[in-house]
This record gives sequence, structure tokens and C-alpha cells, in this order.
Amino acid sequence: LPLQVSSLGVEGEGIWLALGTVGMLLGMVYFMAKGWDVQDPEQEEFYVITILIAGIAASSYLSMFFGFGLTEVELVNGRVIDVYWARYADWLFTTPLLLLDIGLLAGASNRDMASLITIDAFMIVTGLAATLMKVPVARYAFWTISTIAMLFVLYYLVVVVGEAASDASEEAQSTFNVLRNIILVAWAIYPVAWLVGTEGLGLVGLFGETLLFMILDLTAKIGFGFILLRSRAIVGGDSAPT
Ligand code: RET
Repeated sequence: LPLQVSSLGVEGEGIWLALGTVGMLLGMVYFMAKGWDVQDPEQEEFYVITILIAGIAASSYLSMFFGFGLTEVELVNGRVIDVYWARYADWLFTTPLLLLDIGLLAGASNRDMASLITIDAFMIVTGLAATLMKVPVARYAFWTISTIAMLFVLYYLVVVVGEAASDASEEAQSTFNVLRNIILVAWAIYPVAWLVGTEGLGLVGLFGETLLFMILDLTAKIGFGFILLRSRAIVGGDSAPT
């Protein structure tokens, strides 16, 4: 398949990239409006991080919509696959920011956050390696390494960050539990989407895979941010307006 430059994409998946762009922009504008007159510096931090997450994703989606961030990988077996590599640039920055959000909520230590974010970045970089390799067995080897890193991230989030959260306020604990569950479910679907999608076994085409990633990205970023920023748990101190 020749590389298409039409904004509909290779298989018409441009519609999902357009929807993803709009969804991220709407989320970003909503978070900005909601945070406009937030004064408390601790609360402000959550807004800045969450707005940044939506903004990075909106740019990434827009670039994919315009066909930038799309490349072809020619495998040694002659198969040619279309790959949206721009996702990985997005995820490299947004997944650490999401972890930072939930880590701040839980009151995790800087040391624990640094470890968690390092494993997370390793997961994305090895995932990109899996995506760009030409030898199929190497692709699956790196997919396995990346998935193991993801299991460490999820384990660390539940056990280590969860332990820190157990010392937090009741509000913070209940918001932490909801956000942690969103991460546990949504993040775990990403490697499955890769595996069944065009990068892996090709059971699902680029159209379906792009739709799946869009739903996951909107849930993991905008749904997550919506719950976080609506929680009273992020309002610092007792002086917060009610
Ligand atoms: C890849 C491929 C290889 C195996 C694994 C992956 C995991 C990706 C994840 C991405 C999360 C993205 C989020 C984006 C924000 O909206 C790279 C797909 C494990 C977990 C939360």
C-alpha cells in the first residue's frame, strides 16, 4: 500500500484521528476553564499537568490526522505496515504526567515517583522499538519486554503508590482508587491492541485499531482528568472554598 497523504488516512481512520483531536481539545479547554481562577498552588499543579496531557495528545492527534507521524515499516518477510509513530512521542510524555498526577494525589515520595516514571519511559521506548523493527521475532521480543515493564508499572502503582495513598485523606483515597482502577483496566488494553492490530498479528485493521486507541486515549487522559479535577481531594488544605 502506498503511503497516503489524504487526511482520511490509509483506511479511512482519519475520522477517528479527527474525533480524537476534537476530544482532546474539548477536554483541554474544559480543564482550562475549570481551573481558570484556581489560586491554591497545590491544586494548580494538578491543573497544569492535566491540561498539558490533553494539549500534548491534541497536537499528536492533529499531526496524525494530517498524515505526519505516519510511517511505513517494511518487514523482512516482505509485509509492509503503516505505523503511526507519533503516538509513542505522545505517550513518552503523557504517561509519566499521568503517573505524576496520581502520585501527587497519593502523596508518593519523589524517589518512588522517579522509579515509576523510569520504568514507564522504558515501557514506551521498548514499545517503539517493537513497532519499528523489521524482524518479526524481534518485534514480539520487544513487545514482551515492554509488556513486562507495564506489569511492573501497574504492580508498583498498586503496591508502592497504594501504600502512600493509604496515609492520605479519605477523599484522596477514594479518588486514588477510582483513578488507579482506570489505569489498571485502560493501560492493560494497549499491548493487546498492539498485538491484534497492524503492528502485531493484523487481526484488526488500521481503521479498527485507530478507533480502539482513540477510545483508550480519551478514557486514560480526559476521563481520568475529569475525575481527578472534580475531586475535592485535590483542593489543598481546609481553607478551600466549597
Ligand atoms: C505498547 C506496545 C508494546 C507493549 C506495551 C505497550 C503499552 C502502552 C501503554 C500506553 C499507554 C498510553 C496512555 C496514553 C494516554 O492516553 C507501547 C502499546 C505494554 C500502556 C495511557
